[in-house]
Amino acid sequence: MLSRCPSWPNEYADRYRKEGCWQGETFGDMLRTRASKHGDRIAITSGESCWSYGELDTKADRLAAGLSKLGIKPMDRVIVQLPNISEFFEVCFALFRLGALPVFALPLHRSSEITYFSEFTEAVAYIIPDTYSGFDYRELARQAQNKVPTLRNVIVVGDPQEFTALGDLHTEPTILPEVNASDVAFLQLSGGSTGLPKLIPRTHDDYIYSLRVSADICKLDESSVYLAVLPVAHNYPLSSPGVLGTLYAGGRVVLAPRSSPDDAFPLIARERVTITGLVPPLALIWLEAASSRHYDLSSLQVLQVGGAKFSEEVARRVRSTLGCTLQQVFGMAEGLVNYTRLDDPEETLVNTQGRPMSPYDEIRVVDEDDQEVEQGQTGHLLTRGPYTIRGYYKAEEHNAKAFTLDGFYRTGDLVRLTASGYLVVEGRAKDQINRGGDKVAAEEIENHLLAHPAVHDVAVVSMPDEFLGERTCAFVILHERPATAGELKAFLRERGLAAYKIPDRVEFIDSFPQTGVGKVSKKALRESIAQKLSSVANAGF
Ligand code: J2J
Repeated sequence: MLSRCPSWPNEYADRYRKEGCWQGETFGDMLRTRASKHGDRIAITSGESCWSYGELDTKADRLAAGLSKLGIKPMDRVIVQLPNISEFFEVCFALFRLGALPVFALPLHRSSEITYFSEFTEAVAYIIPDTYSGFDYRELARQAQNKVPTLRNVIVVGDPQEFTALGDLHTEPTILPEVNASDVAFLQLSGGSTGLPKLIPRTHDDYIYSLRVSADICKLDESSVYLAVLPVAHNYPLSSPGVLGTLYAGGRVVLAPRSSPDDAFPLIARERVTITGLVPPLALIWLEAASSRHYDLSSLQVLQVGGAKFSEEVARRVRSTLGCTLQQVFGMAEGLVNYTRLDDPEETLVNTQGRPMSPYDEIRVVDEDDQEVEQGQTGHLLTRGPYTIRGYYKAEEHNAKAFTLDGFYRTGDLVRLTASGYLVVEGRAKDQINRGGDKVAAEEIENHLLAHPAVHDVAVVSMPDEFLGERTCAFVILHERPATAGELKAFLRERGLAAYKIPDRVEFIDSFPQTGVGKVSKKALRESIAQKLSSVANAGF
C-alpha cells in the first residue's frame, strides 16, 4: 500500500465490488489475458514497427525482471516521460507488473516540473527518450539527478550516454511479488489550480473499470484502430478510451509522432484508423485541412473532442467535413468522464459535453453554499464514484478543501444539467487557464514570477483567444526597477518551466482592481484584458 493516499471507505469499496465495477483485475493480468487471447494480433503500430499482444506481453515480463534486478521495488515511484513511442507501453506494463508506480510526466515538462515530481514522490528512477522534438532529455535528467538524491537510475530509450539503456535491461522473466488490484497503479498529474501540481493516485481496479466502460460506450472491439495523436501520458488519450481502452478491447493502437494533418491524415488512410481523440484547437486545424488534403479518411467513424470547451459552430462541421460521428468528452484525471453517446441526436452531440459514463457516478450541481441548484441552473460540479479519487497523494490540507466531507470531488467546473441529464460546461471557478486543453495553474506561474527581483506583485488570468479558447495573461506590478515582458518570459524559461506555461502576454499595471473584501479581482482583470483585445481587434478592421 502506498501511504498518504486517501481511498474509498469500505462501504463504497464493497459496493463497487458487489456491483461488478471493480473486478480484481490488475494491468498485468489485463495484458496477459489479451496476449493469450489475441497473441499474434497487432497491439501497437509505430512507424514501420508493429508489436503483437504476445510480443508486448513478453517485453513487459523481461523488462519487469530487468527493472527488478536494478533494485526497483513494488510501490517505488518512477517518473515516466516518454512521447508517443511503443516503448511507453512496455515501460508501463513492466512497472505495473512489478507493482512500481509510474508518475506520468508530459513530454513538454522541463526541469521545474521534473525536479518537483521527483522530489515530491521521492522517485527512484526516471525514464526518458534520448532526444525528442529537438530536445535532449538526458540534459534534463542530469539537472534532476543533481537536485534529487533519491533519483538513482536514469533509463533512456535510445542512446543512453552515461545512463542505462532501456534495451539493455531486458532479462529472463522472474517471479515477481503479487500485485493487488486495489492498490495504486500509478500517479497521474492534476491540471492543477494551486502553487504546486497535485498527484492523483489511480488504482488498477478503478482505472480498469473506467477503461471497460469507456471502451463499451465507444463501441470498441478487436476491429477498432485508435490513433493516438495527443501525448499518451495524458489521462484523456490514455484512458477515454484512449490507448489503454483500445488494448482492453483487443484493438490496435497506432501512434502518431506528431498531431498535424500532414502527419495524421496519411496514417489514418494507411492504417484504416476508426477512432481518435483531439483537443478543440487541433480539431479546428484538422477540419480546415480536410478540404484541401486528399487522403482517404473514410475509415474514421468517431472523432472525439475534449479537454476544453468545443464551440458549437465548429462542432457542427465535424460530420459534414469528416463524415464521422463527433463525440464530446468532458473528463478529468481525477476521475469522472462524460461522453456524448454515439447514437445521440446531432443537437446533443454539438451542444453538450456528454453525460457521466457510469451509472454509479454521482453528480451534484451546487451553489456557493453547497446547496443543489435547480435543474437547468449553472452551478459548481461535484462528483463521487467508482473511478473518482477520494483525495490527492500527500496533500491532506488541500484535500480538505478539494473534497466535501462525504467524499465528493470539487471539480472547479461550472456546469448546467439539461433535462435529459447531459452536462454543459459553462465556465470555471478554479484559478486555472485552459489553454486549448493544456492546463495552467495561475498560482504556479505567479509564484515563479514573484521570484523575479523586479516583480512586486502579479496576477495571472485567462484572456480570450479565437484559436486556443484561452491564453495566459500576467498582470505585473513592478518595483522601482524596470523590466520588460521579454525579460520576464526569459526568466521563466530559465527556471525550467514548460513552454505552454509561459504567459502569452504581460501587462504592466500600477495597482490591482479589488473585490469588495479587498482581494485582487481577477474577474476585473479578465474583463479589462478582454476589452483591450477586442478594441484592438476592432480597430484593425
Ligand atoms: C470543457 N472543459 C473541459 C470539455 C475537460 C477525458 C477528457 C478530458 C480530460 C482532461 C480527461 C472538457 N469541455 N469537453 O482527463 O479523461 C476541463 C475541465 C476539467 C479539466 C480536466 C479525460 N474536458 N475540460 O482534460 O485533468 O475544466 O483532463 O475539470 O487535463 O479540463 O483536465 P484534465
